[in-house]
Amino acid sequence: MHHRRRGVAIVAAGAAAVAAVAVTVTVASAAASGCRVTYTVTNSWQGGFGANVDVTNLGDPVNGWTLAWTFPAGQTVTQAWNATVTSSGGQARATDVGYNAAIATGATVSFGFNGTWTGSNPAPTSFALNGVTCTGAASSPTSSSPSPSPSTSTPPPPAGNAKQMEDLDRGLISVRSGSGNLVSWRLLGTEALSTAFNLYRAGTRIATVTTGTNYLDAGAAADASYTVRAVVGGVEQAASGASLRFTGGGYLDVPISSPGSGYTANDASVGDLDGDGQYEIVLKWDPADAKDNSQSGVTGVVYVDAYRLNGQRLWRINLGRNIRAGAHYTQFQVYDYDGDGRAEVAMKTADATVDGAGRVIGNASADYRNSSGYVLSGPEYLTMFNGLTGAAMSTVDYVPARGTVSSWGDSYGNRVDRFLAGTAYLDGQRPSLIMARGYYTRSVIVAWDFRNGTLTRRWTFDSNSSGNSAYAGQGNHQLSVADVDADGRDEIVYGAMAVDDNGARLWNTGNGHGDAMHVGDLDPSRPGLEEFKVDEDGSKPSSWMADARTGQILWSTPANGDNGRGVSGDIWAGSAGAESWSAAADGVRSPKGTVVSSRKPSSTNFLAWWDGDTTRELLDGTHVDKYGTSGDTRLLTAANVHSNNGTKSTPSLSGDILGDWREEIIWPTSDNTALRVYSTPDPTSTRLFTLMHDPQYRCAIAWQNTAYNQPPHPSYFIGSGMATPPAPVIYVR
Ligand SMILES: [Ca+2]
Ligand SMILES: [Ca+2]
Ligand SMILES: [Ca+2]
Ligand SMILES: [Ca+2]
Repeated sequence: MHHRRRGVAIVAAGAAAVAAVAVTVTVASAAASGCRVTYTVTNSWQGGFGANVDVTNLGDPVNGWTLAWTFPAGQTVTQAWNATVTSSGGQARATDVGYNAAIATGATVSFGFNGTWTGSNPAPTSFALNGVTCTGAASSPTSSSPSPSPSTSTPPPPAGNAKQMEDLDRGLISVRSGSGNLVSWRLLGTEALSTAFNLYRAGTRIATVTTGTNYLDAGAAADASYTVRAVVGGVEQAASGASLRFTGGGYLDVPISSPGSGYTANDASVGDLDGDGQYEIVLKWDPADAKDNSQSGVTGVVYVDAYRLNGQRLWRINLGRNIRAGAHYTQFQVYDYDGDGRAEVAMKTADATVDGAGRVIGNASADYRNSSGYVLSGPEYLTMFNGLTGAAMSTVDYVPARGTVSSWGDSYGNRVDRFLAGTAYLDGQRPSLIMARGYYTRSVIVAWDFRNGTLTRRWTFDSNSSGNSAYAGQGNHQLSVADVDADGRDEIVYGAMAVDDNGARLWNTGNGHGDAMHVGDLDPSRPGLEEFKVDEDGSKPSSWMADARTGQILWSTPANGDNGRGVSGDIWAGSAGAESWSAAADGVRSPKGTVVSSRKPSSTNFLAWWDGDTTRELLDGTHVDKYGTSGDTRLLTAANVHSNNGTKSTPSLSGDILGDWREEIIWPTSDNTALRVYSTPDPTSTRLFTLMHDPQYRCAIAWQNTAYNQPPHPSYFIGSGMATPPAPVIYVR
């Protein structure tokens, strides 16, 4: 027998990390014979594993089949689907379940199972179909396999300090603007800021654009089609793909399919799941009975879908009965963690989660819900999913384990299940996954790398660790990721505290928990980044601004109860730098803390760069407004859409997703049959690199869906009187 081993992950015996295993072992031979078997370990956890088996019939048609094999280490099958599987003493037999009894010549049937192992979990090396040993065929066994092969090699980053970013296409869009079209596109972070662009309508050049990366094609037909070509050194480069027409005029509908009645499209994220340079959308669905952690009751199942912009659904993950529905449970991250040019999707999973390829993680029949609907027992996992197929590639035990429920602050299951997530460049070049638990009391932040098909733990910050006790109870309902000390590696700003890129404590204001925070260059007149945050503790300042490098408080507003809302951003050209305001403090403040306008904006929620100037607009509910000292001006009222997350009134996602640097806003339609993407109809003479090539901004898009969503901020100041933006130091995959 010739055995081809693909992607065999070596299991390192870490202190608590149980290794993720995504092993595909293909049994094949050049000799033509009756059958071929592809055996894939789809996930692995402490003492257990899941596997998928594809059986291809290379001989005469069969009607009724049994597949037999030997487990080299005596593994035991505990549960199977699409076959009846028995095992004893390492000898295993799978038989068809009727509907899949017939296998035509050349056809493949698949079944799966969960099993247990001790010591090691080597794959079987030989299978027999109806008593005939499967010796495979000369054809590639993986090319005909419906199961995805996990990416098994992670390319190293180039020398230097450039950060890995997405190899995005031009993002060319056409949005109806009056009686013409606003055509806009991305300036990539790898291009010169001075790049000229030739714009074509139906193959005819209509403009050369050197300011902005947009053009108002006055009087053009709504269905006009455009392409754009960069001009470099006087030489026209290749044409972009055809413009994506916003067929709704100001919006583009991405059709979505509800998993069931009562479901509401909730938060979304974007990533290039298939590696073609265009974003796909990953969407979380909430059942009608989703609950805040403080509320008891059984909830429906949470689903996570992936869609191309044309509405093609790539996959659906069913998180299963052991993941509760609510804003604090499922924080999903979409990012290309292994640098293969395609984004993965990571989230917390449990027994009975079904991946996008239909495979069960852990025990399909386990039910850990208590009589109040809480899930306070049973294993908890972290899974990295293939973004293109939704298949689980690596599953590990979630860190930290819940331990004693009451040790997190209450015994009924509220504070133990407070999760946050993010993505950060901890090594200076490549992204790591951040998964966190707890902020009211104990706070644990864990960094994971996904390389060579396997999740491995980089570091763990735990407020219970020696010297960290003051860091308990400092976290917010969200986090931010930024290189606050300008050493090229990201820190995690966790509410009132920050953790260094290596997992060590960095600083702590001691001001405690809060509901909103902003980290960016809020005061361009002083070096580095700042944080603006509001506090819940009525004995603490209601709001404050701090140096994000040191945590030094620059100014604060007096204690005034629970300050639930606060925003900082340059919304008004009448005062330099960001304006900061909040629910429980008076007025609008300058970066120095001085009240510069007594009139607060009509909302204290989200921000979006929407019109043609560089000050930012107010985003709240389903509308966009421009701040004015005597009143706000409505710029957009979105049609037949809903905002998300109850009183938080946030969009599914807002960020620079298409076109030029202005920010798109995605809301679900009122009937949840589409995600409606809005983009500005206003031209601008300002040219900026696509914000998605700014690493801090891109990471912010990844964490935006976390718990109480907050708007993204780039690493540099965008606003009135801004300096020429720096070119990002990046490489693309
Ligand atoms: Ca894509
Ligand atoms: Ca990837
Ligand atoms: Ca840093
Ligand atoms: Ca944009």
